Amino acid sequence: MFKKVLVANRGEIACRVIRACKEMGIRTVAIYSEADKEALHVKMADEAYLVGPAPSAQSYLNIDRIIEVARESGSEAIHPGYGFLAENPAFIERVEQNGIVFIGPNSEAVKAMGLKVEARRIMKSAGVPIVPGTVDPISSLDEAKKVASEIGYPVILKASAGGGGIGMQIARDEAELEQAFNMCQKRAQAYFGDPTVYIEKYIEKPRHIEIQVLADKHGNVIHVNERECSIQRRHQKVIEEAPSTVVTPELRKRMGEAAVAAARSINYDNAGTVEFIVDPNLNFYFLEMNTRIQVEHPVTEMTTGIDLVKWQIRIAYGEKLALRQEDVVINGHAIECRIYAEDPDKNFMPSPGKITKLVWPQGEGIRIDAGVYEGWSVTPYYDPLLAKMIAWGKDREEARIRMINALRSTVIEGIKTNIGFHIGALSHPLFIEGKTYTTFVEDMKNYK
Ligand code: MV4
Repeated sequence: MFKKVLVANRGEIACRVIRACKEMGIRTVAIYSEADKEALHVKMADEAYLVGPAPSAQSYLNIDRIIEVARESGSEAIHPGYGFLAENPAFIERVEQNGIVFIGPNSEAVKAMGLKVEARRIMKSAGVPIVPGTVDPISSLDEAKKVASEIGYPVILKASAGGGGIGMQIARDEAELEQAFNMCQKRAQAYFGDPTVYIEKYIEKPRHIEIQVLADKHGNVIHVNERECSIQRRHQKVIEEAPSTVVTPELRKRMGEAAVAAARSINYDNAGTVEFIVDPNLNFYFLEMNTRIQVEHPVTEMTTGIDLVKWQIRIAYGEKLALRQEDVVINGHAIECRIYAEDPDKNFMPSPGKITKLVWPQGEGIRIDAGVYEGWSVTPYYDPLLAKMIAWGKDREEARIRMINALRSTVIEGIKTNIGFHIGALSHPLFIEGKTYTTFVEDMKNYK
């Protein structure tokens, strides 16, 4: 096994990866920016290196410096976490050119899934269902009109270089299409430097359900069930759970097989996630593939007993997947709440500051993946995710009650958080009934 791994990230995910390494007897190397000198991941790692000033572009995205630290420290592999450089094919290539192992997929697979219209074409050829629409970029308004009238309104325009919801535009009729097309193209250029857009049929009241996959470098691919991630605000997930209340064993098998086919079609290796959009009639369609470990991976771990981060490391080292599909068994239910430093009274804007008091909950089935500690100051430079609280129960109701109790007994002072939102959401009849659509946050406000 690797003797030393560099963790090219910060916050809770860096801490999570360091924990996996420690459990495997691997020495850990942290990197940090000037704003993160006292951060938890720096304290947890065996060694830590300054990589640059606070802005990510000069620190956590500073490829030259990160490679230099890996070489200087004698790290044999780099775990990128999520975000930052995790899905950057140029970074993966640089890592490999320096004789270092990237703990993640091969760069070709990442490249293939980075352009969303290209990903749709690949999935269509692989027999994975995609939302009706184009597998070629749309280059003019006339073409957009033609395609939209063929698939029927409403339609959604998306940036090919985008993903995660940024720049998307809905058009409910031909009159709305012109503005939507221009806006989408403009945003695609502004945000991603690539004006390429494509069109899909707009699915009303969808759920976002994703399948976790694990693939080794020897051709073995399995899926590790679904996560329901429909509860989001501004395209940012806030509550996730596994299993989904609407996925039957038969649907799980079909979605799982589609996800495995998706991974196989691009020679995927390591942990990955195939995102599907699921309509109210439970038709499912490929949306995107995330070629990284995801924030919400703990709900899969808690319901299967499979440590996904340890498998990432073993797979990168070249080990064969010792798990067969029939070894993946669901045990109980898990719910994750993302605890953000956000001010609910200011439209959930980030709320940095010093954490003057911090008491995490305890109890059967409760897991906290935190990136902060009492006395530390949350800075405005990075994602405001403080921690993830995960509750496991023998069934959904037990997990829900445990989560509400855990949220209620958490003490965070000095900064504002979204804990109150979570308590409201988990206590809401729509959540209790499992009516978790992507419109949940709105539905909750409009209830009765
Ligand atoms: C969609 C959709 C409806 N139909 N695609 C948002 C996140 C990204 N991964 C995919 N997203 C969506 N894709 C089709 N064909 C609805 C969403 C969606 C959404 C879209 C616009 C504004 C807010 C949204 C909130 C949740 C989901």
